[in-house]
Amino acid sequence: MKMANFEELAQAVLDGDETKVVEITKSLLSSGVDPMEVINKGLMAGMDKVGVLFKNNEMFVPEVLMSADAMKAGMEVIKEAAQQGAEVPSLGTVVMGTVEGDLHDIGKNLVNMMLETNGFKVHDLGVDVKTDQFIEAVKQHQANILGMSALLTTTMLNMKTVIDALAAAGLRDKVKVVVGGAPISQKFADEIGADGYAPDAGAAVELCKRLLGK
Ligand code: B12
Repeated sequence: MKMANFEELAQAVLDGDETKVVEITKSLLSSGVDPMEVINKGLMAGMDKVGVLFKNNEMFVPEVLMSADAMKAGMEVIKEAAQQGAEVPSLGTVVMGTVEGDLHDIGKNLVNMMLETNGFKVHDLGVDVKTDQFIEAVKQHQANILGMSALLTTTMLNMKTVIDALAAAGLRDKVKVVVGGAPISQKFADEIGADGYAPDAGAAVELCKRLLGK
C-alpha cells in the first residue's frame, strides 16, 4: 500500500470524511511522521482551505461542521498516541474555555492538546463559557493560568468582562491570563489587560511556560 500523504489528509478534512481522516492520521503516525507535522501540514492545512471556502460562500455551515468533526477525530488519534508516552510532571494548571456566545472550539482544543502533551494539567470548560464559570473554575482548580479563546469579533470583548470579574473577585494577581483566537492580537490583549497572547498552539505552550518561569 502506498504511504498516505499530507495532501490526502487535508483533502479528507475538506471532504468531512472522518473515517478517512482517522485512517490517514494513523498511517502517518505509524510510519513515524512527527505529530506536529500531521497537524500542521495535514489537519490544519485542510481546515485552512475550509476557512477560505466558507468565507467565499462556497462552503456552508453543515459542511464546515463535518470538516470540524473530521479534524477533531484526527486530533483524537494524535492525542491518544501522545498519551501512550511517559507521564511528564505537571508544569502548572490551566483552566481553558471559549468565551460566552462563541461555539468555536477547534483552535482551543488544539491548544489544550499541545499544553497537555507538554506537561500542563488542563481543565477544559468547553464552549459558551459564562464569566462566573471561569471564575469558579479558577478558584476550584487553583489555576496558574486562565486561557480564553474567541473566534468572533462580537464575543472577543467578553474576555475583558472575565478579566474585570477576576479582579473584582480578588483573583487577578493569582492567575496569569492568556488569550487567543483568529481576531485576537497582542494589541487587543494589552488593551484588555491580559498577561499574554499567542497566535498558535505551539506559541501558546511557549507563552505559558514563560509566564510561569519554566
Ligand atoms: C470551523 C468554523 C466554524 C464552525 C465551528 C465548529 C467548531 N466546533 O469549532 C461553525 C460552523 C459551527 C461556525 C459557526 C459560526 N461561525 Co465560524 N468559522 C469557522 C472557521 C472556518 C474555522 C475556525 C477554525 O476552527 N480554525 C482552525 C483553528 C485551528 O484555528 P483557530 O481557531 O484560529 O485557533 C488557533 C489560534 O487562533 C490559537 N488559539 C485559539 N484559541 C486560543 C486560545 C488561547 C488561550 C491561545 C493562547 C491561543 C488560541 O491557536 C489555535 C491553534 O493554532 C473560521 C474561519 C477562520 N479562518 O478562522 C470561521 C469564522 C471564525 N466563523 C465566522 C462566523 C461569522 C460564524 C457564524 C456567526 C456563522 C453563522 N452565520 O452562523 C457562526 C457563529 C457560531 C457561534 N456562536 O460561535 C467568522 C467570524 C467573523 C468575525 N470577524 O467575527 C469566521 C472568521 C469566518 C468568516 N470569515 O466569515 N464556524
